[in-house]
Amino acid sequence: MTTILDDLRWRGLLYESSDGLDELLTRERVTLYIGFDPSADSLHIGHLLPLLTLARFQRWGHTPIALVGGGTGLIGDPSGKTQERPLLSKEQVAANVEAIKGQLAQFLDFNAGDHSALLLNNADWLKRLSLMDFLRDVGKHLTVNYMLAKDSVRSRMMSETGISFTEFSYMLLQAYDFAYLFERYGCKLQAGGSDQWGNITAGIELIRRTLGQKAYGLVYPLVTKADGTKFGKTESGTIWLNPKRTSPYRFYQFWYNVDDADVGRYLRYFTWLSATDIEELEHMTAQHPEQRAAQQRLAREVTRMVHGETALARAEEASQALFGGSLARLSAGDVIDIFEDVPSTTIPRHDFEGDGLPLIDALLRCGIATSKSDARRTIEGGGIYVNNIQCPDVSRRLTLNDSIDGQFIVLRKGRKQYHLVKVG
Ligand code: 545
Repeated sequence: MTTILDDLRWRGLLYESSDGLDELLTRERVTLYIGFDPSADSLHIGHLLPLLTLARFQRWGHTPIALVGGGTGLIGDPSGKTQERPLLSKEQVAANVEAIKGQLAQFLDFNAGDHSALLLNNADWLKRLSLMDFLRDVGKHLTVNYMLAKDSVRSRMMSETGISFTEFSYMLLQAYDFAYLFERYGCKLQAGGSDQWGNITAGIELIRRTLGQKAYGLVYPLVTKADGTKFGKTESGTIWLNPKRTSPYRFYQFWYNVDDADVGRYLRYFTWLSATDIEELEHMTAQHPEQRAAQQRLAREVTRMVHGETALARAEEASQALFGGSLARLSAGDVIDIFEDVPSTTIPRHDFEGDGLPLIDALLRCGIATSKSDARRTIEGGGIYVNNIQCPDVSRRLTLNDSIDGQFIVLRKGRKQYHLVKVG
């Protein structure tokens, strides 16, 4: 591999790029940027690609700028959207800017000497730009004809609801950003997902017209799934990077459950693993799909990258819980996450006080046993587990000491029939 483009190419991450970009990257180290509008208070796994793109460029010696759109977020990008979006309040945008900044920073190296990363907010210059200056210095250089030809606008011209002047103007703000960063930071390259190509080329055009210079663009494909459903969503919703929104356990599970047909591609997209390692894992998927070696490696790599080593260890431990692993270090929150789909019964707290509740009664009340004698037989046969610990003692009583954070007791019959007792 001679430039980062070769790296991106074998990963399948090069969807479209400006002519001459290969030569540019062979010749020099560049400054590049990707923008993130603060339309939510957390990034989700779809944003790992742009974050990793910046990080990959940095590892190749280039200087990345993560741009948070404190200004553009007040307007709303129509790219890839079939409908006009409601405006977010200024307070909401300001709060989202702060939340997202931290997540962006996590992936970049700010102590890399001459190629240290930068984190900028376009509110710093867009809010200063007067309407007169904007119309004279930006609007004058691109024709409405040119703007109407962009996919983002064209598709909305045909739609019922149309497109407001506000969203129509968005591409000019992004174009202005690129020109601004080109002039102040020598930023010659803007990257993004394929939905951003129209906005990126508008910037390249503005730079050509106003500065007479050449700028470049590069976009990666939007992430797809082999079965045609949307990437990054589960029945329980979006997979967020914020651990308060999506626990590291769920995050880990998402990657672990990726289809065999997608796992090789995702290893290329979302990890730092070498071609040899990935090909080896793909080979294992072909030979022994049931072992899920590639999925496990993917889940490990991405969970470690986003949540760190300790959270990864806990997520792996939690993942073992449904397979009989120890529950000793789990919190009530973990239990809710892991045993969400397991049947449950609420038993009042006072039943566990004093001498506690006979295990036999608990089994009956939960419907795990059909009669007292059935319960006794199953316990004696070693078929009952309390918090995944085998309990062959018919006189066993459950007390609050058995509960996890005073809230749950996990009963199990046989290898995998789980039941969650909620302490009411
Ligand atoms: C703003 C000003 C600029 C340059 C770019 C922008 C943002 C850009 C845009 N990008 C998307 C985005 O999503 C919300 C993220 C935070 C919750 O709208 N106009 O801001 C996505 N982007 C990353 C990729 C993307 C894109 O952040 O480019 O393609 C997703 O993969 O949709 O000067």
